[in-house]
Parts: sequence; structure tokens; C-alpha cells
Amino acid sequence: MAFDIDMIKKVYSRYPERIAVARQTVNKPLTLSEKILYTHLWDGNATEEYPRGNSYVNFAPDRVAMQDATAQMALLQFMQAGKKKVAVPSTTHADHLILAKDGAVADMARSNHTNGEVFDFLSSVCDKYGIGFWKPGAGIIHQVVLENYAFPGGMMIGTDSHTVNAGGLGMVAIGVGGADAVDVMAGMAWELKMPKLIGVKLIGKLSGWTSPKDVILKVAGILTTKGGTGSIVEYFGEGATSMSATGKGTICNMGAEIGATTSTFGYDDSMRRYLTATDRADIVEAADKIAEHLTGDPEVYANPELYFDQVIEVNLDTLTPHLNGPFTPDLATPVAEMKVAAAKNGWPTDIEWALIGSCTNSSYEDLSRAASIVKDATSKGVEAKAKLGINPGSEQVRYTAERDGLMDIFNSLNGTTIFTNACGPCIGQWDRAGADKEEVNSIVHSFNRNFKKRADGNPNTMAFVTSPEMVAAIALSGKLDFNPLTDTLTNKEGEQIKLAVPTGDELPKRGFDVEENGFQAPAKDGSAIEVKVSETSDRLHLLSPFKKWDGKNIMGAVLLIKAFGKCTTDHISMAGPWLKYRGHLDNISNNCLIGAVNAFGKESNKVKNQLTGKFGEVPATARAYKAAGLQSIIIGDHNYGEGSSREHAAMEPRHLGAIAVIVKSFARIHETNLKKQGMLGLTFSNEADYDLIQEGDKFNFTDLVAFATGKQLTVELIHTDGSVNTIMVNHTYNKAQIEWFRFGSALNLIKSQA
Ligand code: MIC
Ligand code: SF4
Repeated sequence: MAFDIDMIKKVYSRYPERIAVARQTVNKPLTLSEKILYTHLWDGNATEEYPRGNSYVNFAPDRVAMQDATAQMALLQFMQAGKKKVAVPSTTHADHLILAKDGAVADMARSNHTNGEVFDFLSSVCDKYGIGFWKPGAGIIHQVVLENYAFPGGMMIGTDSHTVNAGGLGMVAIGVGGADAVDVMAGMAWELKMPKLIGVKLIGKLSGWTSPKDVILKVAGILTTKGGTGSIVEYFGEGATSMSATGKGTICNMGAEIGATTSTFGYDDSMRRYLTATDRADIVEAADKIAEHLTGDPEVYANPELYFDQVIEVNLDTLTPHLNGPFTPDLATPVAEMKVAAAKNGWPTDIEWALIGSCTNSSYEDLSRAASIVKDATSKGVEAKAKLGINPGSEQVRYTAERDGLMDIFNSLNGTTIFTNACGPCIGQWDRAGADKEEVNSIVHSFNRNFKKRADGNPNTMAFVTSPEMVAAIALSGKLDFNPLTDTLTNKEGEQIKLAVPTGDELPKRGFDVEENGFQAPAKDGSAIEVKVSETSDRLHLLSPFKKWDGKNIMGAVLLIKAFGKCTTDHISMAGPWLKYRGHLDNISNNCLIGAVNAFGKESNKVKNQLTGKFGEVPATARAYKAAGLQSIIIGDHNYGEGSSREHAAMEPRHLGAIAVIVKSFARIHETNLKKQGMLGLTFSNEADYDLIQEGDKFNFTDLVAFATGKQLTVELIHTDGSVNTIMVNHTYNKAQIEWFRFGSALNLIKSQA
């Protein structure tokens, strides 16, 4: 039986009426995305049409998901909101903090020891406030959510950008910062700008070496890392219905890499099969009663140009495997072109490590298809040239794969390590031997992100994203440019061997099984439970509120850093070794912007201190300004804050005294995070004004006292030679968000109302 089936049935029971009203209001056939949005309006039935890409709308999500690295800050904030229990079903998943090194058993034991304090905190805070806790080893948040909580037509938010994975089961699932999660858990509305809609029509059918991963690698190549910003991507067509639910999850998962608000698919047989196999036939029964509402209207899919803001068509019949990278997930190279591309760009083709896993590709189907390649190769006497590392997505997947012999197949290959059911190398929790030598090298993995330094901390590791099947083939060949469709491998006898095309099981033939799934149900009444945070801990620290705005114009703020080029959340608040401070704002602030490249001098973590004229690290310089009572300013390029939902990327600058971030454009989640934490997230009205910012600049916000919705702000740039440029900046603050700024943070506002 499904968790929270009563909640799901309640959601479904209001579908027919709410959709009928929405259809009348909007007065045209509806996409699936619109159906889910309009059935989740905070105020009930639709009373007006919300222009896409324009109006802020209040929604009522059905559930909240959090992972250990973001939940610490989310729950520290929730503890301040003055509530007894969460208002909607919520879960926390311990997956990000487990370091991959020697293999699952040793790694798990080590992690329980090093992270014990944080796991205990999460376990007790969840217990107290009615939140389900999936213990370390239970699996990666998005795989566990897909297996247990996602349901067609539902709306969920999660404190992780890959929450969107649940679109594989037809949800609108959206990644947010912890402060947004706090709103929903505290029983308040959740606000989102009405997304635009991108329709992706999948024609043909996947076959041979091509997998769902290649669909999204292709789409990422078309749309780039910011092409999906502010949009929901809705997939449809024969190619959509013919692929598995977990394959759909893979596609939706990496929608985060194109900046999409989320991605989704209509309810179909693949979802029925997956729900049934994961012991949720009760959802199928309920969903079938309203099946017509759980997918887009036929008129929409027949003439998508009339209903979507943009339509893309991908032909699965002609699609081939892709490898995307290095350093950005949208640099797409079809496998047949890799030899030329690698030679042209100087990408090393020798591969030492090939990794399968992450929330993107760690399903049973993924493992079974990769295993088929390994089995074929070993039976033909081929040995691996690279090391293969595998992180299964959940204990249920791992246990079942073990029972069915898949793990034996992997283990029969020389150089394979099975890591924990956790994020591991995907988030830099990987103790890769030799990484500190910073050698130039390439790796391949089935993850979603490949930003610099992400997997092993080495800035010279070039990571290429590809399907699990391709990762397995490349592990065998040891070559980035190996094309299994055409190339051969040499076996132990010196014979040339061609790999058979991958085969696999969408779902385990004998059903899923698990002994200990790792779930901890919360106490019915948690009021007596005490949440312990030691005052001397360097991992956890209770929050103190940010200062309220004094109501005056900001004058004489100093430039902290003008970031050059790509500045993702990994550049602003690096993960890997820093994950351990996710519950301690002051300590984690020591990584603030250390990865960002300073536009002056083009070095990282080296900025000019305007007080001393000397160069220093970004966090230390910010602290010096703060100590001197100065507010500071961050300047950035396009798509600033791309990547993660981690609100630390907004809280750290705030904590260190930065007050405004002015950029050419923002990634959605990060912009909201800045607003929530009481900062000014602003964009140049004239992009070229970025070039006016000089190293020793001071900033005056001369009309901040008149901060209002839809009205530009004026900023004076005072250069060191005394000259002044006056520029205009745009903002997207609505009335409520301006209140967050006034109060110093959204949380301050909640508290003042409690
Ligand atoms: C990631 O993939 O970058 C993460 C780690 O899962 C983040 C969340 C985090 O920073 O904790 C995300 O994608 O939101
Ligand atoms: Fe974990 Fe990687 Fe997925 Fe983020 S992208 S949730 S780090 S597996």
C-alpha cells in the first residue's frame, strides 16, 4: 500500500471539478502541466487565467522532500517557525553525506561515525515534527521518492534541484530552497511564477544502445543550461509512452540541467506497471478513475504549437548515444563524433574511472542494462580497462539486484567497487586516490552534473555525462572515444570482440524485494522529543535571525567580487568536503564564493580588499568588510546560481554582510533563495553595464526607500577616481517579497506573524 494514500485520494477527488473550472476559465484545451498547476491553487478553484512567465501564483503542494545536506538548514529554520508538526506529508533522506572510498560496508560504517551527530539531529528533528526519515543507506532521495511517494498528478516541492525526477511518475515536482520548504511545512502557501511551457514531442522508439539518458542529453544540447529557465517541459508522443517510468525519471531529472522549473509526462501504462511493482496498486486504482485528467488533452498533443510556448521534436529512431561535457552538461557530442571532438579539444581519452549511479540513473532497469554489457563482455573474455564504481539508487534496488545476480555480474569484473546507496561521487563525496595531484584526466559517469571539481575535487578532471550502458562499455574499453556501435575490444585471447547491444528488465521479473528499507516513521506525538544541538558543535548551530532593513537607502556598499563567466552554486558554495558544515552557517561561510573567478585577474578566491588594498580570500575579505560595518555587493554574469537548490549559496553572502547580487541573469531557485534570505537579487537593465563595474567600486542605491513592484532601482557606481556611472537595475520582487527584504528574511516575517 502507498504511503499517504488518503491524501492522494483526496487530491484526486477534487480533480474533476477543479479541472472543469480551469478549463472554463482558461477557455482552451489544457496541457498536463496546467492541469496539475490549476488543481493545486492555494485558493481552490481557478478564478482567473494566470499569464505564463508573468504572474506569481500561490500553490498548495501535496508533499515535501528534503535531503540531509539541505534538510539541516531547512529544519533549523523550521524549528524557528513555532509549529508543532509539519502541515503536509514530508520526508528527509540521508544520502549526500556518505563518502565513497572503499566500498559500501566500510564506507557506511565510517560515515555513521563521522556524520553521527548530523544523522542523530535529523532523526530526532524528523521524529519530533512528524517527518519520515530515510536513514543513511536507504537510498538517494529521488529514487526513494519515486519508489514510495511520487504519484501521477501530484505536486511536490523538495530541497534539492533534482526533485524534478518525480516527473517520471507524472508529478509536477519542483526543487526549492529550504526556506520555501519551511513555508509549506508551516502550512502556508508556496509561491511560484506561473511557468512557461515547453512541449517535447518524442517520435519513434528507443532501441539498441540508445537510452532515455540520450533524450535529455540531446535536449540539453538544444536548449543549453538556461534554455528551460522559467518553464515546465512536458514530454508526449509515442516515444514517451513506450519508455519506462524510471527512464522518464531520468529525463525529468536532468531537466534541472537546462534550468527547467520541472519536467513531466502524462499518466500511462509504464507508470501503472511501476506503481504496481512498487506495491502501490492502490494508486493505480485511484488514478485510473480520473486518468483523462492525468495527461494533456488530445487537442494539445495533436497541435502542440498552439498550446506550448515552444515545441521541440526528438526522433528516437535516429537518436544515438551521447556524451555531454566536460565541465557543463549541455556540451553534447554524439558517440560517433567523439573521436574527432576529443582530438580537436584535447580531451584526454584514457579513462581511469567510470561511474554508474546518482539519482539520475540508478534504477533497477539501469543496473540490469549495464550488467548485460558486463556479462556479455566477461563471457567473451574481455577485461575492464578502467575501474567501475556503482552507487545503487536505493536499498530496494540494491537488494533486488543482488538477489537477481546483477551484483555478482558486476563483481565478476576486475576493478569494480559497489559503493553505498547514496550520492557519493556525484556530490564530491569521493575519496579518489591521487585526485590531489590535480592531473588532467577524463572520467565518464551516468550522473547529471559535471561542473569543475564536482566529483573528485580536481579542477582538471573532465567529466562526461552519459548513459549507464555507455559507462559500462567505456569501463571495458578504457577509452572515452570508444563507440560500441562500431568499435571492437580485444579479449584475453587477443581476439576482436564486438559488444552485444544492451538488454535489461524494466522491472524485476520476480518483483522488488527488500529486507530493511531504512525508513523511520515519526512519532505520533513528538512534543516531548528534544532536539539536541550541542553548543560546541562545529557541524550544527542554531540560527540567529538576519538583521532587519533599516529603511534607508544603501550608501557606500563595497564590491566584494565581480564574478567572471560561469558561476554555479558549486562555485558559490562548494559541496564535497564542505557538505559537513551544511548545518553550521558560520563555518560553511568560509567557502563563500571561493570557486568564483574574479573578473579582475581571473583567479579564484583572490579579491582586492578595499580597506587595505591587499588581496585576500573572498570569505575573509567579506568578514573584514562586515567587521568594519560595510555592506558588500556581488556582481555576476548570466545564469548566476545555476545548479543546486542549496540556500547556503544565498545565506552565506548574507551572513557575511553582502546585501545585493547584481547579475545579467539568475537561475530560478537561486534568485528565490536570495529573496527569501532578505537580499536584493537584481539584474542589469542594460547587460553591458556589467563592464562598467571596476575593482574598487562603491555602490549607492539611491531610491531603495521607494522599493516597489515593477519599478527599477537606481544604482550609482562610484569609481576610485571619483567618477560616477548611474545605472538602472531590474528586479522581480512582488509585494510579499519586498516584505521579506524589509523584515530581513522571509523567516523573520513568519516569526513576526506567529
Ligand atoms: C546537487 O546535485 O548539486 C545537490 C547536492 O543534490 C544539490 C543540493 C545540495 O546542494 O545539497 C541540488 O541539486 O539541489
Ligand atoms: Fe545526489 Fe547527485 Fe542526485 Fe544531487 S544530483 S541528489 S548529489 S545523486
